[in-house]
Amino acid sequence: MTSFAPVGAAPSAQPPAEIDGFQLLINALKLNGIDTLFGLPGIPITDLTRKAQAQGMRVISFRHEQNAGNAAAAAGYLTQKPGICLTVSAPGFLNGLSALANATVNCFPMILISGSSEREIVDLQQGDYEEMDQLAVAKPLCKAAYRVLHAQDIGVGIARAIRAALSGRPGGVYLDLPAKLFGQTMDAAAGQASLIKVVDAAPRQLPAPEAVERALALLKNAKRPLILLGKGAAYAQADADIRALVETSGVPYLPMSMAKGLLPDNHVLSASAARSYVLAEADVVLLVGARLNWLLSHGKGKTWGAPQAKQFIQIDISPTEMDSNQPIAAPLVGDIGSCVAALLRGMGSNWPQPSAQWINAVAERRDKNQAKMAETLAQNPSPMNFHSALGAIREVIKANPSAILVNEGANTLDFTRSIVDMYEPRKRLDVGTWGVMGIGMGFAVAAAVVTNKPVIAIEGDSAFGFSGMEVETICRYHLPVCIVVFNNNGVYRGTDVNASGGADVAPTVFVKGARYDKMMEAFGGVGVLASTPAELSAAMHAAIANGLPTLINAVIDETAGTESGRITMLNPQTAKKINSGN
Ligand code: ADP
Ligand code: TZD
Repeated sequence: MTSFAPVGAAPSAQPPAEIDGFQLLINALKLNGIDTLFGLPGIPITDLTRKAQAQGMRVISFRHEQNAGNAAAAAGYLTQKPGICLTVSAPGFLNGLSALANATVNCFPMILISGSSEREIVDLQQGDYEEMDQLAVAKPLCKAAYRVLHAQDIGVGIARAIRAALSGRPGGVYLDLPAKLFGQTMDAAAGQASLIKVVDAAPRQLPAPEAVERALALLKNAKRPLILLGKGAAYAQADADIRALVETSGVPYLPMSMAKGLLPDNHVLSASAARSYVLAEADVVLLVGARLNWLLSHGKGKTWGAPQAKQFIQIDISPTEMDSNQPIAAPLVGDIGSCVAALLRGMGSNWPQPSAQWINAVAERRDKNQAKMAETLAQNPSPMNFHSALGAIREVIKANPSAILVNEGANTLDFTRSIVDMYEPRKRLDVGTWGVMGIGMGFAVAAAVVTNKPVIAIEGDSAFGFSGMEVETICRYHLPVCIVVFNNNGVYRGTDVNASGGADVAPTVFVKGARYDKMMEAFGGVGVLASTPAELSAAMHAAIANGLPTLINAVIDETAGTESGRITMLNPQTAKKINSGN
């Protein structure tokens, strides 16, 4: 009968006669290999966090649920196991919900588990403590949402949540657990028997043979083929086959930001530095785990050259992704691992290589642009600007290729993405599909916790502010996170003026010369003020070597950068000007 003892509990001669909801939940998670919880305690989940920790789970407690949720999402992306975020009811749930929605949009598997108030009171709207119909609120914002009312259904609830998060297109799942559930008890043996160990949570989905043939025929006839790798390709962990696909086909490739490093950015077939050229000129584009959304100008417009000259092959696990923006001539529906393996089998060893003319044209553009960039990076202006700071950071990453880079901001994001090369898969985490600010510290904590690798977070000063209080969390858990705040005194830049001439500063301007490094010192970490690339580089190397929580306040020229970075055309005012030709 000892097999019914709660997992992790001290062995005893007699199994406990009863088991409660808290314990069933912990057992169900452990049974499915989940060993870490990200969250923020309070009624009704405080005891859950305590008991989970007492039974050997890692419980990472945050200062705000949004950051715990972002951590869960990043953990899910990095590990292919759903990241778990635990919150209290109504306000805590809502704080976590934005991260759940963001995870869903990014196709990251996570489960938001929130305690909730009693159904009887909530449904009659009688005014319970933190009353809210959380299930109804969560439903439209995630991939699936479930509620468990009875202890004997906890096993099913967890199994369904895991399957929904991982299978097909991954995403966020909400699990609603009313407070009363945790205290419910049932017979321990029956309770343990009710738990489910999920078998094959993300089943492979093999592409149809005719779909593979169609894709290969199109690729074979291409004159100017291009492979576009997205974060779905990075998530899939089919790294060796994806590299083989690029190298066997000999096709130039372009990584989307989080696919950087899937092949090293200095790979001979990388077309990153010739992005505009290849997007406009390619005649056949093979999308691998990348959507033709706004980040790719919806596959149309000036970026993509003449529309009739373009044909798409798309590998995606979601059949309805096809034709969402442009006609997809050769849809390849299935999991990336299986689809890429099928393409490789079909290609064999004598696959015709793209013309030298195409390869040389891409290389020529790339080399020219890289030379231009090298010149810019070699300059050492005072004050330091984005380029000179990133020139230093680029070398730090090159020397530490397995470090994880977290990146958010506007100019800080755009310049880091294009200047800092990545060398290994899944080492770059950023604002993703929504371009959302606030992922920084949650992602950084998760990256450190689940990989034990050094983490470097390159943060705009505005972006950092969204999750900055988590420097305490980073210090509390002694995480090897080095934060670099690009401090240019405001959102985008620090030079806006109040047009009314009034006393308030402009809406985009912050306190000038703020010392973010002191925030880290307040909690026992290392704070550094860096005004030159050399100081920045030295501080980063030290942080990586000693593994101490570090915040480097990198003083950046406040006139550097542009409004909204590269997406300034999405500002209504600018769009109007562009459209009217002024
Ligand atoms: P990016 O922003 O890097 O261009 P997107 O998030 O737009 O990437 O696209 C990721 C795509 O990858 C989604 O359409 C998703 O359905 C798909 N995807 C995620 N995981 C897999 C997988 N294992 N197999 C196939 N497709 C996947
Ligand atoms: N709020 C949220 C949640 N996401 C957003 N993307 C924004 C607001 C709008 N926004 C951007 O798109 S970038 C950005 C904001 C506020 C910050 C840019 O300033 P920064 O970076 O200091 O972080 P740079 O490098 O100085 O441009």
